[in-house]
Amino acid sequence: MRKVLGACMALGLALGAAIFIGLPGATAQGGGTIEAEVKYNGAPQVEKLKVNKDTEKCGTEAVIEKVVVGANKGLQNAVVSVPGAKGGGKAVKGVIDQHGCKFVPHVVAMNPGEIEVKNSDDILHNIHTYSTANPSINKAQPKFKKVMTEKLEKPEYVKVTCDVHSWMLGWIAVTPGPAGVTDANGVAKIENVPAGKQKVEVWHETLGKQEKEVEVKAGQTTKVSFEMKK
Ligand SMILES: [Cu+2]
Repeated sequence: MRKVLGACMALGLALGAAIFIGLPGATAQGGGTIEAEVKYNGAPQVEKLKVNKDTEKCGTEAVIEKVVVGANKGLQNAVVSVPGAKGGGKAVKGVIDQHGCKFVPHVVAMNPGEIEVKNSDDILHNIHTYSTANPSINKAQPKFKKVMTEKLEKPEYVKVTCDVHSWMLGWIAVTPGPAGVTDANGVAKIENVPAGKQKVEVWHETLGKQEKEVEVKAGQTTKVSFEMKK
């Protein structure tokens, strides 16, 4: 009898542990998902420049993605964030690479903290940020320095350039809450947003900012759409 009881208890403990372990990921603290669709009715703006420096790595033409519009007028490279949901979702760490004399990705979203700046080109780059809330960064990144870790502690949309290659341009969105960047279809999905009324902010480097309020429901996807204007 004692043996059976023991086995039952062990089974009960194991089940309890499994349920407990299963909980956090499965319910995401009662959060929901926001799926934002960002559209732009205007023409795309992609500039091409002749390049004659470090051409073995940079090529002979630089493509500058100012306004990238895909199928169904979807606007790429827009940052969608939920600024009021601090601590919601997983902390997003910033990573940006200098590859082919371009910042990849062109726009990156991160939570305040560290950003990894990579140089995978094997030539000298320089990271130069333009910001007001954060101290600006202006550092050479020689080819042997494959990764530099920098800090951006305050929410802000930070412009980043390279003084070695004048056409290089990127953006780092430092957002207090969960965030994402729209894909080629103009869609960004943000998961684990706390349930309740939330303000959704959309920002684009040349088309500015818009915001809307949505009601996030636990375990559900709330869709919201934006149309950016010139
Ligand atoms: Cu460079």
